[in-house]
Amino acid sequence: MFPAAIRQIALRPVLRQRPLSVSASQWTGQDSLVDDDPKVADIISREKKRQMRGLELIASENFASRAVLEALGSCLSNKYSEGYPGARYYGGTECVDELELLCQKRALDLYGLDPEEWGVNVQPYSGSPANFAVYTALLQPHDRVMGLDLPDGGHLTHGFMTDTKRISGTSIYFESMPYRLNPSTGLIDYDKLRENAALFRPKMIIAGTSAYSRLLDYKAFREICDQHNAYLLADMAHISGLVAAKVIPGPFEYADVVTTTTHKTLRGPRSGMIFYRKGVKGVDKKGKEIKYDLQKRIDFAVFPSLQGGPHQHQIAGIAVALRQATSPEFVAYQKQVLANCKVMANTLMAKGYSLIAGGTDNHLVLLDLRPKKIDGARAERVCELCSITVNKNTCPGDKSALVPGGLRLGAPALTTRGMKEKDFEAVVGFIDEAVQIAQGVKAQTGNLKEFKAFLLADAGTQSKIADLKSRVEAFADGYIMPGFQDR
Ligand code: DSN
Repeated sequence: MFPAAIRQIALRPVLRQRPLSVSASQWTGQDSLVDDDPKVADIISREKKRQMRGLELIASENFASRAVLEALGSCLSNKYSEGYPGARYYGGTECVDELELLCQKRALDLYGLDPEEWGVNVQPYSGSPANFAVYTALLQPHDRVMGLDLPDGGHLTHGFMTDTKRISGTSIYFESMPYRLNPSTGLIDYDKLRENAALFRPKMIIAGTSAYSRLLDYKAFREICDQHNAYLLADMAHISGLVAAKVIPGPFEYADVVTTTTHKTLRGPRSGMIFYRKGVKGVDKKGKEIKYDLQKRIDFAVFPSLQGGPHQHQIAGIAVALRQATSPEFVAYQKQVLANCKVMANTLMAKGYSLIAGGTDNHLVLLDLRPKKIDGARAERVCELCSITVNKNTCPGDKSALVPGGLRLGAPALTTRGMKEKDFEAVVGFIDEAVQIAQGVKAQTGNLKEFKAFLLADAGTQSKIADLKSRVEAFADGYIMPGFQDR
């Protein structure tokens, strides 16, 4: 917070030296969004209402603070600054140079990283570009990578391909072999990974997840990488807020490179970061120091290889979020995320639901609806009509991502709204009601298209949905909405 006197100066409008000369027909760009473009303003206003009146359970989403949103909507969006602080290809970068250096410093400080040993690139536009920049920096085309398979909770960018098609660019430009969960435990099968790595000899293993509710054994990943002289890339996008608050273990002790998005548990703007080791890596046989060469390669991959001008408004938003993440309130928030998620898991199981991996150690649960004879697509649609936002998700063994067996449920966004354990018990009650509606409709319909049409046409179902929706919205209305000044 600024002291009052400084605050006044900071908020004082820029003084005009002479009157503006504006002809009646001149475009000034001074109209508000609602005056300038009522159509877009209306869409944003409706989205704002949707976010406020519903229950947001998408595990990768969160509600950024007003300060982060202000940074995102600032004049920094106007500025080009290709290059890095002190070495740009554009003039006028003195402010954004300072900003980017501040952001880098805050990123290293937040994760307790010594700037002699770690560096960070804060320019990736988001998580997927961050991952692709790491591959571009450290791999040659057709080098081999291993990542957790998408249907088992991995991310597209970790090398996803189907039996017949290479889907992710990572599998198009590199050779990818997945590792998977042990189907009987729902946990990552490290033994199988070790066995397959011995055959595949990867150049890089990716330790990261998108829908996995347990902690990763980074030490095991490191050991397997060391057997093959492979890089260990940890993609901590989902858990970076939990790691920052030190409520779960982070990857920095073991990884060579760590990527993250900044808008999930970290609660910043949509963006990405890449942390890389630097300094001394070890000594060779003659006792001579070997240094990491990651910084140059990663910075070069981000710009100029893959990206153009960094989005300095995003970098400002990251910097704001990183400062917020050092506060005791942020640590308390992350502890509450874990507590709420545990309650969500336990309440679901008490109601007879199955969870992949049998529970949770982090911010999400993966609900396996297959034993309930319903699928994630149908359950997601009913939830959506009742103002509960979730995403359908594959469970191990699923073949279709469009009609998968599960739902992914995350605690970060509702915890940001101030919900506690008791509230999550109520939230699970609402989800259970929605699933029951879906089960009832499924029993009376055929394919997914018929199911969706029936939901909108059948009067009895409509009234059940309307009733649940109104109770959900009344419930959600009782909680704060960070980031929004008006409700
Ligand atoms: N698509 C994000 C998620 O929902 O997990 C990851 O990038």
